[in-house]
Amino acid sequence: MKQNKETKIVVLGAYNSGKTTTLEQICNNRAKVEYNGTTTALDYGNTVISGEKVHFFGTPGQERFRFMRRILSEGLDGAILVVDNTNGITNTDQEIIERLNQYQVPYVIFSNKQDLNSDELQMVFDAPVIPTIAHEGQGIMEGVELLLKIVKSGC
Ligand SMILES: Nc1nc2c(ncn2[C@@H]2O[C@H](COP(=O)(O)OP(=O)(O)O)[C@@H](O)[C@H]2O)c(=O)[nH]1
Ligand SMILES: [Mg+2]
Repeated sequence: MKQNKETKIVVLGAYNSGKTTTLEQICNNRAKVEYNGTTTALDYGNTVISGEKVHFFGTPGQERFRFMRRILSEGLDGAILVVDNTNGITNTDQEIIERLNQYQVPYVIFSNKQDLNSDELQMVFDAPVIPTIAHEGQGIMEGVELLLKIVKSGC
């Protein structure tokens, strides 16, 4: 049982699957950087869920595997794999799943863009699949709460 600890969650998935949109829905407190007078929101944010602080890290574009290796080495508690349901599971998603299994990271799969395609994901997973419509916030917090429950139960 994990207690009195801030939780680190990473949001993974293929380009354009809805990672940033998902993060925006979850986090009321996102990091911003100022560069040449332009303010940009980073794919990082945190929020408090059931009195506990939870940090969410997105994966910027092509950097995802290097980024993933680094955060895995620094320790993370769980992951959300955002899949674009109009594409189904891509090779990228497959590689991410293998990596998560290898490192025994608890994760849930967001089967996103249900408004465009509500077919069930055709694959066998060890992880729960949550149908989401990220830009409408549908399914997002339910999925996050389920992940946190899995993280805390340690299974
Ligand atoms: N129709 C639809 N569009 C979505 C959904 N979630 C995200 N999008 C759109 O998909 C595009 C890519 O989303 P984004 O969050 O930037 O993807 P990322 O590359 O994984 O960070 C954006 O235009 C979003 O508005 C969804 O559930 N349904
Ligand atoms: Mg993004």
